[in-house]
Amino acid sequence: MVFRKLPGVSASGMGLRLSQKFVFLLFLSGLVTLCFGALFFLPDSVRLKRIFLSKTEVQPSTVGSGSENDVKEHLKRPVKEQEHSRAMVSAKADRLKSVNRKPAVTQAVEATEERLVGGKAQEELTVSRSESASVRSVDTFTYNKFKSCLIKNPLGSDSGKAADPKTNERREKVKEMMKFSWDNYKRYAWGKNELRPLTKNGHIGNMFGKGASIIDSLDTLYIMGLMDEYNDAKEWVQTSLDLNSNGEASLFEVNIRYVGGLLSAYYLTGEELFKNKVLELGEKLLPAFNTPTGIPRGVINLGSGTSWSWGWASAGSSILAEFGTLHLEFVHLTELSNSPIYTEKVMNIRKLLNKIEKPHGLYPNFLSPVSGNWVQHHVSIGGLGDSFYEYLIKSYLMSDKKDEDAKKMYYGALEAIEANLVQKSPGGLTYMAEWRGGILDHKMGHLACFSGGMIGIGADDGAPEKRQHYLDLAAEITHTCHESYTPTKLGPEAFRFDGGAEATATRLSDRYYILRPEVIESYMYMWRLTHDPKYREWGWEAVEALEQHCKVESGFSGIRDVYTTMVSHDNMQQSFFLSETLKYLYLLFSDDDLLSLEDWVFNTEAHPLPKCQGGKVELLRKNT
Ligand code: DMJ
Repeated sequence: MVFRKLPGVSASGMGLRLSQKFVFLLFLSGLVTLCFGALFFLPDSVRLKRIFLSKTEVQPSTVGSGSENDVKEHLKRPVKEQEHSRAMVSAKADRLKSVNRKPAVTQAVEATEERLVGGKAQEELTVSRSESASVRSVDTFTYNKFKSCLIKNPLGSDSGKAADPKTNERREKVKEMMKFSWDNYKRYAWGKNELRPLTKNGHIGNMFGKGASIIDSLDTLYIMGLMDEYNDAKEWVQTSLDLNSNGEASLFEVNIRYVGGLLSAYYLTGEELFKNKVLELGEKLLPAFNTPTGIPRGVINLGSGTSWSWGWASAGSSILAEFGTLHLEFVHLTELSNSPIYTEKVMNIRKLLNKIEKPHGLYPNFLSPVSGNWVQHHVSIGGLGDSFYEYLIKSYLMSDKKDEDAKKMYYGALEAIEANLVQKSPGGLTYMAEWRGGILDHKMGHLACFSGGMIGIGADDGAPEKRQHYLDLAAEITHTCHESYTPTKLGPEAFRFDGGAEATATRLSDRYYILRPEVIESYMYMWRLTHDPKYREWGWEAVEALEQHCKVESGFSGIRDVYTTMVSHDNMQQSFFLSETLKYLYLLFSDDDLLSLEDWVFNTEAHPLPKCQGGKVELLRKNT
């Protein structure tokens, strides 16, 4: 049989010409693209959309940073779009959010929560978020929801006034010290960072534009009921806090003092002003994370967004205590902004620290933000390392004990510290030495004295057989730090345990005291944990010493040598004196329900941050 060629039809295939085939294919691929694109415009609940898009639109988080533009784009994205990436940022990030605050939580709620935080991943999460309007509203923070989640009134009953008159008198004394410090700051240094009480002027320093003492004092004034002073501070934030100032600012200092101070002020008062300011500020800190590893650099210009490493840090490295002291505040920035980016940034830091090899399980103080490797092997629980460890246990506690990674890292680090750094002096004092590539330096800094309180608050969640041991260790360290407070009853910047020294500064250059809080901070925690009256007595000794040696005509000042009662003042009233030293003293002489440890953790500048995180509470409410 002979086939005749039909006109316009080729002898091959379907009988189409090559050009016709091309046009047909083009049309077909256009149609497919159109249909796929249309999926994006379908409502979330359409099944087809879930099948096709649930996994592909998520950008998994990686160790690394992304460009500045990525950051801006991310912040611009509406919350609904960000839900997917929030879910991927993960189980871990979601675990940080608080649940189970009130006893009435049912099994069913726990099961729902399990689904949110568990490893069932993206698809299931997408289904549960899209199918239930009530679940979708979970992430929205409202102040009232937050308040209703607190177990205790933040100010306690009767503003935390202690029952016995002697303690109450002591508390009043501390309040008077705060008023005196504040009034002099206001009179001579208003709007500057700190007061110079001898020369009666202000000090700027390189932390931030201005007003550090104001932001650092907001919560202290508020809990002490110094309302006129608090209102002046609030008005300054309203009218004069300038977040666009060009100039060097420490990411760490801005975070612990300004972000921490504004967050606490917001959570305590519910004033939207503080929330708006802190969110504006949080956004300005993000460019510091634009490094190859996502480990932020130490210094940032808030006006231009450029960032760089401290000139003194070896080989352009970042400092453990700086990039490791962002977690608490950044989780709250996510909570209030509903943007996952802040939590992503700090989870990325944690991920890197988890992955990297650690000498003897220890975390050295310097890390390269470029290579992600340790730069040298110096380990310290004092300066350069300190608050990194503090933020591990506090992240766990702040998450209402859901952040298992933080817990694991904290107890792992503590084990390594005990094995390598904790020492007993010939005189029987327990201390934490410093470690330089395996060689011990038998010195402890005043800064390291916060660790008594830290080990104390973490004692209860350690392995059952270790709990009493941790509480004993906390008490021993606090005792050692108290021993260093002599003969002025104030302590030196660093003290040693070699050459016959027992908690004594052997170098002239270590003898100064700059109104630091760490020893008093440990007294406060140990008091709350044990109610051993000695901690209140030790705190009172410090009050008397501050009055005797540090009080001058126009404020409080640090001193140059704690070993002589003929004191020489350094002319500086540090902002942490108002934020930490006086707050911890006030809490020491108050009832435990003033800023109860059941509800609050204190950031490293003593700004209280709540364990309650509103969105999840709403989930609980809707399901019970
Ligand atoms: C404070 O700014 C903070 O406590 C920080 O963690 C360490 N140094 C000072 C107080 O000494």
